[in-house]
Amino acid sequence: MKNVKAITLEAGEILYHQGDSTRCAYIVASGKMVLFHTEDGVREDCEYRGRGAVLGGLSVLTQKPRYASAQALQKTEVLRISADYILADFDRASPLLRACFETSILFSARVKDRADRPIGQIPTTQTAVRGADAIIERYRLEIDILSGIENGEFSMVYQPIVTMDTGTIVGFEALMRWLHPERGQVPPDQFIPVAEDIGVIGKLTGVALTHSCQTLATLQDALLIDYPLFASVNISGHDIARPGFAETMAIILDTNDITPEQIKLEVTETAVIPNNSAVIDNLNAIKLLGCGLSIDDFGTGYSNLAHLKSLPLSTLKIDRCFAGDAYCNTVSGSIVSMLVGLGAALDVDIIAEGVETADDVKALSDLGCHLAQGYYYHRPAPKAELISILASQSDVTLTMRR
Ligand code: G
Ligand code: G
Ligand code: MN
Repeated sequence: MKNVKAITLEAGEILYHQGDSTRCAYIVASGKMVLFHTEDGVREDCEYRGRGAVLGGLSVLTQKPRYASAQALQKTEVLRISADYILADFDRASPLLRACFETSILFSARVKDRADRPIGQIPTTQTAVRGADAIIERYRLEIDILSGIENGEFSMVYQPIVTMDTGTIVGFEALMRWLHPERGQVPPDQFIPVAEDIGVIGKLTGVALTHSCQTLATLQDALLIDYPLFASVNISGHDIARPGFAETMAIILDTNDITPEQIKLEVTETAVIPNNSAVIDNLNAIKLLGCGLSIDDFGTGYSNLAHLKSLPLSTLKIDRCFAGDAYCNTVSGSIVSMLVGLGAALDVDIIAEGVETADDVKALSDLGCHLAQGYYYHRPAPKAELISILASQSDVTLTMRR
């Protein structure tokens, strides 16, 4: 069956009969129809439907036979729309909207069947709405994220970023962890998108920035390192698009006595597309403040090189899908080498992500990378462990002051 088909009816012509299939619905394009119901051979007209009205929608949604027939009262044109076409749209609707709709549809269909039911018997909704488990889980997750923020369940781990020749730690990427009392560890890929949807990502970004600044401050004080480490903090496109984000960040830096140069904001390519004035204002303010801007997973988005030129960039991070197989895949090798060249042209640092083996190190060094991050060097670690790692690298005695 075609998805859409035009049908012209003469006056008096019947479009479908009660009890017909459920494989399509119709929209009236012109003319006038009447819906009628036949019981014990007696016809009862129920409703007129003119241009723009839908016929047979209920039977498509409930997948039950039609309870009325439709007849043209004059020359009428209808467009027949296949059930698959309608249901595909329905599947794209938000889960809760779908659930509301399905429940109401099933309810109204049952009300129509009420006559068949013995008096006094209350039916149970016979089936859960489609995707009920996912819907329930999704809304539970929202509740848990909100209480998790209240209860301080979000924390940070830090993965060192090193120079490839000596392994010296020059900074670290801050990565968020969520330990929920019952769920256990929940990965960021699961909670970040939901936090974005419900508008609380700013609070999580606040946690990430505050913890990272405090960690930098502790390291500076405790290790008396004579070069400034940087913290690369992942932020969301929603942060960059929120008016006043840069100002809030400046306050967090100031409160913790951290110079802006020590913070790199790690964003994806799509997050910095200047599609509204807040993005542009924030990028300008970040540049003015002096924070670094690092593009995460570089090469996996839709890199707009013309736009890249205009950004106040300090770093490109080569995604691990290239860095991780550059030693054995000549295409990945070429991409890495191209990105190294691009880094030099833009005068920004290049960091190879996901370095796991000595083969990776050799290949990436040969291709001109100087900075790297990955399990080969260090896994993401809590603050205390990061301090020990740095302490073991440093000749300076560890004197904790904060
Ligand atoms: O640490 P892990 O590999 O599970 O991180 C998975 C993804 O989650 C990464 O792509 C990372 O960018 C993102 N992520 C981790 N921590 C944060 C955070 O604090 N804020 C945001 N916005 N994203 C994060
Ligand atoms: O997308 P983003 O770059 O923010 O993701 C960083 C994530 O990559 C971190 O959560 C970290 O756990 C993970 N990661 C760090 N080093 C390695 C590595 O060497 N191999 C793999 N597979 N993942 C890594
Ligand atoms: Mn990152």
